[in-house]
Amino acid sequence: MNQIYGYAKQAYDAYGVDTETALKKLAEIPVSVHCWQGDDVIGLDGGGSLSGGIQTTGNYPGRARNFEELKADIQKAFSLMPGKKRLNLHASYAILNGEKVDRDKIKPEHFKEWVEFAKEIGLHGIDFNPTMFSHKNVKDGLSLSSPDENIRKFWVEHCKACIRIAEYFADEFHAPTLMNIWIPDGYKDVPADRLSPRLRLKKSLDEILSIDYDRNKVIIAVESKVFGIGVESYTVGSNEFYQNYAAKNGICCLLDNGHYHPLEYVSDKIPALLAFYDRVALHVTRGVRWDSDHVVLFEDELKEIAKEIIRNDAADKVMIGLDYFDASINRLAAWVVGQRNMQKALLWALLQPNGKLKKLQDDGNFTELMVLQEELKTLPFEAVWAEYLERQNMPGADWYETVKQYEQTVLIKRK
Ligand code: RNT
Ligand code: ZN
Repeated sequence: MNQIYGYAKQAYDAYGVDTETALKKLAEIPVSVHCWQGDDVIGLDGGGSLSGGIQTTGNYPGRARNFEELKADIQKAFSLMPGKKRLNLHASYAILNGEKVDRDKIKPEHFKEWVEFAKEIGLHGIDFNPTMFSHKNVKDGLSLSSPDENIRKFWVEHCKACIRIAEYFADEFHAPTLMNIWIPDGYKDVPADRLSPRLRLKKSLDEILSIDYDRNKVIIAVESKVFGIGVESYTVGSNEFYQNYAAKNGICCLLDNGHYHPLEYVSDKIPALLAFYDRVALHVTRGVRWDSDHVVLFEDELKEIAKEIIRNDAADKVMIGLDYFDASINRLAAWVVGQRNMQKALLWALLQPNGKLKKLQDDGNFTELMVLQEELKTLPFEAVWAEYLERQNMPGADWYETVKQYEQTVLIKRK
């Protein structure tokens, strides 16, 4: 045990917090790391350029252009991320090896190489997402809510195929897989009919859920949104729509903290949903003025999200996933910064005397509550974080050196 950690341990102990327990718990909380930071959400199935109202901006050299490059980047970036990791894949990352297979026909075998890779690098599971953007069958910006029956059916079939693939991942890793449904559907300008698209989406979801699948293996979630670029006036899959759908059909809600009005907080929504749901899924991101998916920083709202998970004893109920994509900086650095910050925030939350704080609130002792919360902010957190990294066999603050070297030897050559 290094000296600085010993001192930090005492400092936290004075507030009734055991740093050893915190370190042990942190190492057990899985974080699902998205594959799409590595290639600017382009995918491997040749679906087409990024669409659906999301955008990756920037032109930093080194984007992964194929499966091999993406795997190499993931391996390198993940080697700098502490803690338990899962891989979050999109259907557009199917490995087709030249076969002509459209998204309604993809099968577990198209993800076999991903499973092998994930096992090889010691990941704890794979989560999955149907890809209903960047494809010719998103007609007039609509997928599952399309008035064109052929289009709507195509995407229903795609989602059903994705459930089978998610089941395969669950079997391979002996742990449940999250399958998250997000669609870009909406209108740029004032619609004439706000109900019918939602009824069509409802029908599509009913059809998808009608297949026989093991609900212990596949956790299906629906991800709502406020608006997208070019889809500013109306979003079919809104928050109210999905929350009601999920509640009535026993599925899960996924909260992406870039998908609400700027003064709505996901940290506050987590406990609201925990009152009703067994599970809540997250896309942790950082929106700057809009759903810009900037790299996750170690900021107040991130800490608040982590606190809601930890102090409600919900680490096994809240499925933490990351969702950001920045192409204007080194992509591996972006990946690592965001994942490390998620881990830091969880550690921060684990180092709060949560029982004590709750009691002060219940006793109406708001002065002491404020005093204590402020004192906690300046405890020697860094020393505990450094100790965690050491125990995880991870480089400390100098991790970026590894990325810089990789940039020089590998990324810069991708032209
Ligand atoms: C889009 C959603 C969605 C995507 C990823 C790629 O606004 O957040 O989750 O970012 O699935
Ligand atoms: Zn998201």
